[in-house]
Amino acid sequence: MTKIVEKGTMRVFKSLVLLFLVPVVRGSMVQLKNGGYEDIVIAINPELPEDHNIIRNIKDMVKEASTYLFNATKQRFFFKAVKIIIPQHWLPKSEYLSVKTESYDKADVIVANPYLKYGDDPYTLQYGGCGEKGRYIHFTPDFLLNDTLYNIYGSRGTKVFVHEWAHLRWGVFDEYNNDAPFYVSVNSGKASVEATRCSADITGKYIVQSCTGNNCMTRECDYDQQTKLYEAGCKFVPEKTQNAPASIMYMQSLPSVVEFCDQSTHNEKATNLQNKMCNYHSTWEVIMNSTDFSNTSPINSASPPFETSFSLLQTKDRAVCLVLDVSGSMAGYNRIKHLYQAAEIFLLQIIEMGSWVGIVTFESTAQITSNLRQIVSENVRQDLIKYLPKSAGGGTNICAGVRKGFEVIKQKYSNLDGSEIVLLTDGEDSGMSICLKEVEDSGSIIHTIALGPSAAPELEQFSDMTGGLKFYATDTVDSNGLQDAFSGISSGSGNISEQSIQLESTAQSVAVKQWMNGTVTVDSTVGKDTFFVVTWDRSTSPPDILLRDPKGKEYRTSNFTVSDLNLRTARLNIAGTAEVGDWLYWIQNNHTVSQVISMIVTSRPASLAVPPVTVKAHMNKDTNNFPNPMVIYAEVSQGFLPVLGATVMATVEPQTGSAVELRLLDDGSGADITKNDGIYSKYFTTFKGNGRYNLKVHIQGRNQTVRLGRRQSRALYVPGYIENGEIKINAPRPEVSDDEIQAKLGSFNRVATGGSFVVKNVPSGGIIDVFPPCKITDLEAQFEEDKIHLSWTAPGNDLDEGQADRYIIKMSESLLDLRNTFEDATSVNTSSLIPKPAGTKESFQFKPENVTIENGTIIYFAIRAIDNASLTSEVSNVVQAALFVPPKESLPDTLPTEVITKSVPTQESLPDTIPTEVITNSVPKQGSFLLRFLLMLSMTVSMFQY
Ligand SMILES: [Ca+2]
Ligand SMILES: [Ca+2]
Repeated sequence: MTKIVEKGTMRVFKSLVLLFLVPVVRGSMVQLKNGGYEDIVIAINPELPEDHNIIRNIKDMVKEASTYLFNATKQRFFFKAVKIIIPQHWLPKSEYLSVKTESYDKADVIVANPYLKYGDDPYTLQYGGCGEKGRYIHFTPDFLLNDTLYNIYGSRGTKVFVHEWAHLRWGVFDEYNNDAPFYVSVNSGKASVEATRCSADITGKYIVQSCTGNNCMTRECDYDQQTKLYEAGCKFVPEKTQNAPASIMYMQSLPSVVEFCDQSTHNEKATNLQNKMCNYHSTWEVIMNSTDFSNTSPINSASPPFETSFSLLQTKDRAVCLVLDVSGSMAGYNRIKHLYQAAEIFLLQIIEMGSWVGIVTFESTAQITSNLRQIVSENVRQDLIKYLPKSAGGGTNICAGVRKGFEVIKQKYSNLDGSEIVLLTDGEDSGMSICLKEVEDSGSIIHTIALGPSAAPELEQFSDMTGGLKFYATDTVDSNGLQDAFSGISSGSGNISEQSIQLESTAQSVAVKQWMNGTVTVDSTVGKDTFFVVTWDRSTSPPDILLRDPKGKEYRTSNFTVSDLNLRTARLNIAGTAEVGDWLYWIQNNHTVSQVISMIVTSRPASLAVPPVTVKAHMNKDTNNFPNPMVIYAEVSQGFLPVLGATVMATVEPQTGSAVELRLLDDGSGADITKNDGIYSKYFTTFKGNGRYNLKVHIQGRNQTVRLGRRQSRALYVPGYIENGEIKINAPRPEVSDDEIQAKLGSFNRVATGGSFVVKNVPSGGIIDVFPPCKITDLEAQFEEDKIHLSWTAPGNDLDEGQADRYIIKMSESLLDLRNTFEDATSVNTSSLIPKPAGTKESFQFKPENVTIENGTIIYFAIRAIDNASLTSEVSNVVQAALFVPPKESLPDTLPTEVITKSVPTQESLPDTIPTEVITNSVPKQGSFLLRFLLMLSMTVSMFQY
């Protein structure tokens, strides 16, 4: 028996280790050397007014955190060196250095205002699996400046920063859960309702508060008649003074908390995301499995060996040089013409006003075709496109091109720090390696665009070394690859109000006299500087275009501009702000043969006051070894709020073979770890061979369905403390009403490129089935009469695609037995259960046999799916069914009540009434069940509701 347990544990950890081997390198450039984290980038949003207290408090926070982190990780890690990015409009100081390859978009920590006064909860944007790095930590300026928030989150440095850093760096999750705050536990045969927490040793009381104006009453919580858990609004209020040292991922603000929960203090029964995501392992076990941990050893010292050092970097004007390949191969496949069309879009529509741009072309040698010019007017843009190349010939010398690009940047700046090179090539160049070091040390960011199947395989190294973007475009005309690549190169400064946003990019082959019709929605968050661009690939005269705005105003071919330099693009710039609503277009191919016609629409934010809806798309890694699956993510947001209910379609285009279309979902099943967080996800497994792939997403939001949501992975908003027997409740968290949120968002269209990735080791010839069904992560249980009702989302044959063959369901009185030795647990007869297609809701009812059900009985369930190749999914989340009769004596009128006033903070923005927080344990109707048994669900958390 013991042996089997060990084997099970090994298996679980093997899969954890596999995750850790996956490099998620996008963005962060943090390095770990001898336990010290270096090159951490903290960026101040360019919208924020100059305030040096922000810088001072960031420094204090990180210095303090360094010591706390050092102790919490048992003398292993500390913060050694931090770079702070200062907005361009803050007054220059001699101590400020130039930004090099760092940028706001790639920062580990950002300081920015919340949108819609949403509140000051620090959080980490985290949507990978257990052990995967997060995207960034967001602090509001209020959080950094307002000391009264200490009571709520604990001190910034010693507590909050380390909590968020653990999310970001080691991919651990919260150990509290606002959506499933309670669960049933049985100790020595006695059942009780417990707060979701780690460790379970943290003591406190269950308190509900109601307020009229500033007068608030508190009393102990009653049980909810239906759920048999504590009533809605009930909070676990901890004792301020206590002995429990863990955990930082639960309530970091408690003075006694100095550790992460480890194997001995971990509470695997708590209904939290850490348990669900990390297979009921403790946060410290996950940290111990990280490469950070295996690459370091404990430091023999009582405090960090170095105090944190800081460098201040200031952003400057954007300077970009296009470095374009005009070698002989660029003459094939119409590449040079496509390059012209795409680069023209960049110069006329994408590059931000005030930026500096130069143009270099290269073949065996490199030439400057345009010196660095500042975009101060439409005339400069029109002037620049004259210098785009129109003919091709000669060899390929990439290093010569890049060096010439550096020369152009130096026309304005004494060094290359923070400048950008857009390097496009279709060719191989064995000499690329000679300038690798030069590029790495340059301080310039290199964005690369690989065109066609023969582009140098080393090209991406330039991007990787310098933090640049990576794009790949095929020669397939109807994929708009090159236009999308150039459209994706907007500034990384965080200055979103200046940026170009792509609303549409679509193309199709249109037969003679046939039509290409469509609709593009212009929403209220964009509309300035709007361009409708029609391109075609054969005729030298435009097709017949009719475009109708939402008010019925019509634009025809004659309203579009066709430049003498480029006879295959017609462009319409809408004066002022484009009408909000649906723009309809009809385009007829009037050429003598069929040709590919495309429609590309770009715009800019309508006003400084309202952030636009934006999309960021990417894969979970840049390089993949078959047969590992990949995950596609699209993050749809407005300001910092997630946009829910959008239709998100991803197109993955391989180097050879046809593109694959996938719908990404935000439903909390399969690859999507959290429902309704605005992160839409899907596994990608249909590999069509080795080489480069490119990712593009189309997003459509429709009035009726789309709305804003709230962020996850926040530091716990502490409800209050019990100090010397006295209950001190904090002011409730400021909430935004759903009405306010929903009123702001109408229909919209977006297109975003997710850049390129490389796949290796795909066998040639037919591929046998290597992908099992994905792990089921949303198993729920309901008690109906004397039966158990289980429900979950169906996985597929290959992860979340297709259809599984059968299910295995097991039950046990031990949660960890199901995790460790699933096969040995009692089987549930599933012979009547036939899996539905992936993504469908499954429902299964059965009567548990040989189980005596009495008060305090807890049964756990878990499920696995098997495909027709006998490949088995991982064990699902473990769900708890508990029978619990609440004690009779807990009637509210027998309890002392007391009147207190809010202790913190007296903000005018706070609502007068406390928010109604609904416990959403989705517990079934109890029906006529006489004993009022409670069915308590362990992991039926709706992670997004309140
Ligand atoms: Ca999601
Ligand atoms: Ca399969």
